[in-house]
Amino acid sequence: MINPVPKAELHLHIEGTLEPELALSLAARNGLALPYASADELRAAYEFADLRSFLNLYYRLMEVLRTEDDFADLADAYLERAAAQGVRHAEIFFDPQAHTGRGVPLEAVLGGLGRALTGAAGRHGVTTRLILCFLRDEPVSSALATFEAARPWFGTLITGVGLDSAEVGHPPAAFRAVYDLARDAGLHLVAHAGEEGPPEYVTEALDVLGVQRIDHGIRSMEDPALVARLVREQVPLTVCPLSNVRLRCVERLADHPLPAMLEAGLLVTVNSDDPSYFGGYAGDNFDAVRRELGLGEAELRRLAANSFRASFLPQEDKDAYL
Ligand code: ES4
Ligand code: ZN
Repeated sequence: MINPVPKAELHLHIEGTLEPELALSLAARNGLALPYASADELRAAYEFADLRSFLNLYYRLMEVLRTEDDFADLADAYLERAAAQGVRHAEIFFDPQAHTGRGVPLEAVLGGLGRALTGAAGRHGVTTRLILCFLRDEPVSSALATFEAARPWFGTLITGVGLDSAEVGHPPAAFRAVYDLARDAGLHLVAHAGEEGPPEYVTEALDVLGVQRIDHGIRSMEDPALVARLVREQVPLTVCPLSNVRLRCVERLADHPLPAMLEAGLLVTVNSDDPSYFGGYAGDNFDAVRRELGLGEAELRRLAANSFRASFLPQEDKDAYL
C-alpha cells in the first residue's frame, strides 16, 4: 500500500468481501460442497463479462454463509483488512433478501454483522454504519416485507437503505413506496444508479426516491445537464474504479471518467464495491487510480476528504478528519 491515507469506505457490499479462502473454510465448517477444489481454482472463476455474470457467482458463493458466526467472521475479516488500508469509517451494504430467500434467518445475518460492527471501533479503529439494500430484480413486495422484518434494527444497527443487483430493466421508481417508508423511519437513502443503467436512472433515484447519494453514477457523464445538477447540489457519487473495469463498464482503468468527474466539480469518492471479486480494497483502488490515471497528491487528498464529507457521520466527526 503506497497510500494508506485515512479515508471512509462508502460503497462496500459485505458479501463481496468473501475471499476464496474464507468461502472454502465456511463451506467445510457448514458441511457444504463447493464445485471448486482450491482457492486458486475459485479465484480463476473471477472473470466477468458484465454485472449479471458477476452476480451469478456472487449469489452462488454466498450460500456458504449460514450462521451468525459466519456473518460475524466475514465482517470482522473485512474490517481488519479495511483498517490496514487506511479505512477509518465504513458504511457497509448488506443484501438481506439474498440470505432470507435461501432460508437464513434475518436474526442470524444481523446478529453476526452487528457483533462484528459493534466491536470494530475497539478492535480495528474503524467506525461503521450498516445500509440495508433491496434487490431491484426482485419484486417490490419482497422489498416491503424485508423492510418491515428489519424494523427492530432501525436506528440502532441499520441506519440507511440502498438499492442494488441487476440494474438495466429495473429503474428506481418502482421502489418509491419503500423509500417513502424508509424516509419516514428516519433512515438515510442511497441507490445504485448509472453503473450499467442510463443517466435517466440517476435522475429518477434523485427525484422519485429522494436519495442523498448515488452509488456508481459514472454514466451521469453522458448527460451534461445532469452533471451540472449533481455539481450544483453536490450530490455524492460513490465511484468504484476497479469494479467498473472488472464488470466492463469501463474498458481499461486508463479510460475511467474519474479525472473528468473531479475536473467537473462532482463530489466523487473512490470505493471498492466487492473487493474480493474485483481485485482490491479501498487503498488498492486509491493506488490504482494514482498509478493508472496519474492523479497527484492533491487529488488523492481531495478524494479522501470527499469520502468523509459524503459520509453519514455527524458534522463534528467529519470536521475531525477534514
Ligand atoms: C453490486 Cl457492482 C454491483 N452492482 C449492483 N449490485 C451489486 N451487488 C453487489 N455488487
Ligand atoms: Zn455496489
